[in-house]
Amino acid sequence: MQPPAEPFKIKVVEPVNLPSEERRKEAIREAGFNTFLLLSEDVYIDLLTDSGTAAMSDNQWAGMMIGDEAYAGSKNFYNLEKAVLDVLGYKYVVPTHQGRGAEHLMFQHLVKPNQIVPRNMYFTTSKLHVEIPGGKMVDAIIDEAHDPENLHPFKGDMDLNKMQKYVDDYGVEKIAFVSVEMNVNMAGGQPVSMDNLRKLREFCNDYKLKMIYDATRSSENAYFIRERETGYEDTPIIEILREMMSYSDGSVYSSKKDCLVNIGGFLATNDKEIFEATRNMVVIYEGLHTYGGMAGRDMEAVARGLREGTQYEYLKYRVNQVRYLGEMLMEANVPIVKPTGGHAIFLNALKFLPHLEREQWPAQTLAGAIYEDSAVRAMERGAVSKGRDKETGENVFPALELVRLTIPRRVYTNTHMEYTASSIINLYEKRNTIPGLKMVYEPKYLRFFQAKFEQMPL
Ligand code: PM9
Repeated sequence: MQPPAEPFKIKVVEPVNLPSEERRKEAIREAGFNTFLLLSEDVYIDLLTDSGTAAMSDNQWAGMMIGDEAYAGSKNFYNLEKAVLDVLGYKYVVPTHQGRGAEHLMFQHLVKPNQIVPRNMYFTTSKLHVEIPGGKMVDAIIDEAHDPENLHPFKGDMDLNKMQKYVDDYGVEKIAFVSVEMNVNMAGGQPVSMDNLRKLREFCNDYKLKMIYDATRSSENAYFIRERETGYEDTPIIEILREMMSYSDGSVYSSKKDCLVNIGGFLATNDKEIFEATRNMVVIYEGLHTYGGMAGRDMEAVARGLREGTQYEYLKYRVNQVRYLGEMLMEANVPIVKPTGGHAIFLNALKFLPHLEREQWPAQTLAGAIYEDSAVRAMERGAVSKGRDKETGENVFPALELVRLTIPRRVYTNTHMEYTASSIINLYEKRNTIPGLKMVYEPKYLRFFQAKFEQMPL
């Protein structure tokens, strides 16, 4: 495919440095083969995450200058509230410092000990915030999502048969709520269809279950609905978003992704009871309910970014830049999750490094090897991220053992994508020479952020 043309021009640039081969070798060892522990100045192209890494627009920067830093009643909060109502259709908003702040409030309010939360796969921070109040996240995504080769257009869909089984096996009172993630991150950035959301709403109505979204990447999900679902070909993104949200009882949202900002989050709902409970909790953990841990200027940037991030031409370029990288890799037969998702390309580490055992952490190994080859920073999304079973304490080895090449929004050029592809293709050709790792330090919570590894003999 042709590289997608950018619907913007560049006004400010930031120099980046390509460290020498010797420094790269040293840096990844100093970081214990954990790309989270690399210094950013040792990274040439940073594809660790799309979270908080976007380039803001001139309109957003202008908004930062009208930050109202009043402790209470900042006008930027009301601009945010209005943007959430216009774009997502929720009238109540509780601001938080970032997405996990919103998860903390929402899940602590909704989850009681020994309850389960079915979800389309899992996300690391979301799973932990269900576990902290004593709950357990259980998987209800369609089987196709666990198969990297399957080309299902909506691999983020929930499986209603699995949902029925959870109701039958546990009883409805044991289900705290139903959690639905948009553009499922751990499945490869795979969207949920409108049809599935509609059917799930009917199911939840039958059992009087609340349906709460992780709407973090909902604008990118809406783009896929427009691209792939019959009847939405000409529907404005904002209308698709409002219909999606209309089936929910509320959402948690990390603004650091589709809102094109560097920090921020919120939860939003039309349910007065959820709103009142979480608005009261926000003052304990985040800050007053009209700033929730964000500066006024940051709320203004979120408000403007939420609207900007729904522009069709922007989303088309965004999704196609990810696709461009994916197609270059597929042409060279590099194993990736298909179809390509919204925010990242996911390498299938089990197929890339078939000579390694699961206990040698193939995805962690591959992320380290990519850095050493080219100073491109990627992220492990496999067994290290999944962690241990809450009850048995054993490592869990998920079907997907992936390395995520996450594309920050509006930051890198298509030439950067070409550089990345050529490094990975080069590495794929010499994949048999890559030794595995052993974990030598494991923190208790969210171990992928801080764990350390050493190389094992080949
Ligand atoms: N996602 C990501 O890189 C950032 C940190 S975790 C490695 O993908 C979802 C679907 C997310 C997410 C963060 C959060 C938490 C919630 N849900 O990072 O706290 O992808 O703003 O959001 C990351 P915050």
